[in-house]
Amino acid sequence: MIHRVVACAHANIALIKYWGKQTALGNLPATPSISLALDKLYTETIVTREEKGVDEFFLNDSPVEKTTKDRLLKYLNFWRSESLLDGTFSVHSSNNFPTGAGLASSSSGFAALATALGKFSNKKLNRSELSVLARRGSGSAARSIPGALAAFPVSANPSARRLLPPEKISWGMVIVVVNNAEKETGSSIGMELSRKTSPYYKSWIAQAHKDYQNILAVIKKDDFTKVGEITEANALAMHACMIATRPALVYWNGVTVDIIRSAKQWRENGLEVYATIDAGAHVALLARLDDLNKVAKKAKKIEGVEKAVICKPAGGSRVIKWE
Ligand code: 2P0
Repeated sequence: MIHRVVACAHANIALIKYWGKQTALGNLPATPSISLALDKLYTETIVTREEKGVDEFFLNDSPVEKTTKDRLLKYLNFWRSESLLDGTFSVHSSNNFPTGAGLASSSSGFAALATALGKFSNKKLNRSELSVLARRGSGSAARSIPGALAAFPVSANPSARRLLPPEKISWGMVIVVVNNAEKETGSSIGMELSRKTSPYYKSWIAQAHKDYQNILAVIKKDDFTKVGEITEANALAMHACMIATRPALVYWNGVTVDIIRSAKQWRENGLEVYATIDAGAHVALLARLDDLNKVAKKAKKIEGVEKAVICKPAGGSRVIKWE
């Protein structure tokens, strides 16, 4: 019997965003999404079988707060209710990047956890099944199972699939971390608020479907300019929907706007870089691999920027060891 499993998954940042659910049950997305897994942002999770009769959860060595604990407990109960798992466990997770500030921590967190639990399971789970199970924890986590460039369609029970392996992707991202980014309304609550109250929600969903089809076509042609243009426009359309939500979901701060404006200026001066922003104030800048150093250097000079992390494409989730 397996006693302990260590698994790892990389966070992903979406080029085409997931914002909106068909139904909250099972995290069925209302928008199809495309993402890039990033080598410098990852979660490592150690799951140990315990005889205590209760599950325990730790994040970066501290017990998790109640909301996270309830969510994780529900997640393990789901695995047990599907007869995929039995027994009780302690889960120790560590992120090498800030948690809960719009930096994709739930994508790598639930992907690493699902990968570890999969190793404990009596059932042999393939990558697609694992992606579905990761999605039950957090929608974006489905995409960190295949990693690299992943597509996550809208369907009755979707999983994410890999479009290209990391070595075939000629671009990466600079994650621009801004000072004092506050923890904002979480994605699950935010998406539901947008669905219920944003006058632009329907238009956003329709646009996301178009952007998804269009980006698939230009990825095939390896047309970086078009990939970048669709990526930036898609993120801004999502934020328009968020900002129009009542009460408004304004995830940006002044520095976010400065970075978006700078990217436009750099582009006009010949450095091809495109901005994308999640449910937080930080910005991810998409650029060709050869340009990442230059982009990071420039980004660090913007006032209010804490750091700029150069990220290359990463692979999928994996079990590192077990005993
Ligand atoms: C994305 N986000 O595609 C978008 C962009 C946030 C903005 O996926 O409710 O934390 O757990 O399924 O996965 C964040 O969504 O939400 C997200 P749940 P999740 O990356």
